[in-house]
Amino acid sequence: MDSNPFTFECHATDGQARAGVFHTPHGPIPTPIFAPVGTQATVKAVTPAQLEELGAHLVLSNTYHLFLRPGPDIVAEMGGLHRFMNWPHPILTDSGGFQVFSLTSMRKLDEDGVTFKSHIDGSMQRLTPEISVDVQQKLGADIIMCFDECASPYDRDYVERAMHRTHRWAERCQQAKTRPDQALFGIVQGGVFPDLRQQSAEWIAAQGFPGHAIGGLSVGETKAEMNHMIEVVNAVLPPEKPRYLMGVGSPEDLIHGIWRGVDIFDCVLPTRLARHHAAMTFSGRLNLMNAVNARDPRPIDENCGCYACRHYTRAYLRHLITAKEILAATLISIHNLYTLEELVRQARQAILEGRYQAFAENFLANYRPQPE
Ligand code: PRF
Ligand code: ZN
Repeated sequence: MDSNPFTFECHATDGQARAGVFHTPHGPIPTPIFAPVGTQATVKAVTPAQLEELGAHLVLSNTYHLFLRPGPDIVAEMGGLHRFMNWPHPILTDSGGFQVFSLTSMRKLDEDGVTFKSHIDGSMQRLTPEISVDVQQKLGADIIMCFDECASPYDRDYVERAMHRTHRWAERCQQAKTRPDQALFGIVQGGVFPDLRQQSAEWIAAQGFPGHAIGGLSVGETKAEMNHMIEVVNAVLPPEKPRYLMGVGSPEDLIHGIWRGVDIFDCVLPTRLARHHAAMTFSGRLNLMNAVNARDPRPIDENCGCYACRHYTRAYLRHLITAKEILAATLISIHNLYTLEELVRQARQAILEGRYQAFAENFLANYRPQPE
């Protein structure tokens, strides 16, 4: 095998924005890219064939969930995550740390790792940097993540301690990794504090990871703070490696992140909103349950080329929702995911043509964001 299957080619830059390709053993990922989330080895309500059709290139899955159920050994026995879930294209797995903190009611953190109560059956479980890497190696994703600690963003003492622990854990993850066909990304933490963010980015950048992630954002800080932290971190991270902003995915966040040099995003937002009947469009959100849709013959978005918009009316979708038919979740998920894929595709084209700023300004002028 090629000694390094992971190369990042930059095709164009426009200000801080970049258009490139990240090569992986399961194929190329054009960047900027949005990754749909398949927490439990499935993007909820959407088949892999539908994901291919709507233009997805990279799917994210979660170590935390697959570690608890069905367990990494079963996934490995079934030929690894790509074959298990029938997604033959690139996969990224998150390391589990963030989910332990967001999903468990009981957990105990020490220098070695974290002990927690499973949200599924209440059993006591343990994750450490070594266990997380071992699980991610059994799952076999193309991109795997360091086991980190994401602190709530405003408590400086806690953020600083969590940042240093994240650095020590990153070294341990690097040492635990043995598979050459997976890329381990380091994660920058540091809350909303520019000096900590800079320190963390410098430390992580010095470790020689093939890619870098920005963690600890979109966890309660303002959008202005988030965008400032992205600027501070990306001024330090080397431009020749991909940058991944974890768990961020509203349309305006993608526009601002790409503007500041982010290449990869993931978020449950498009699929979660879909299950709550909300459609994402280039002008803002639309709730399809609303009675005004009962006799509306238009598609969700007249400018959208997705399967749902090519074949179905708002009236039909509203009917499915009120009749509690599960096809509603599938069709709205397809539309929402297509919308974000289309957004990053247009952003990429704008960067290649040197007109990203005009593209971003035009997008934001037409888009009504949700109140913060
Ligand atoms: N760390 C990890 N996964 C994450 C985050 C993080 O900080 C976030 C924060 N937005 C989402 N997912 N490992
Ligand atoms: Zn659509």
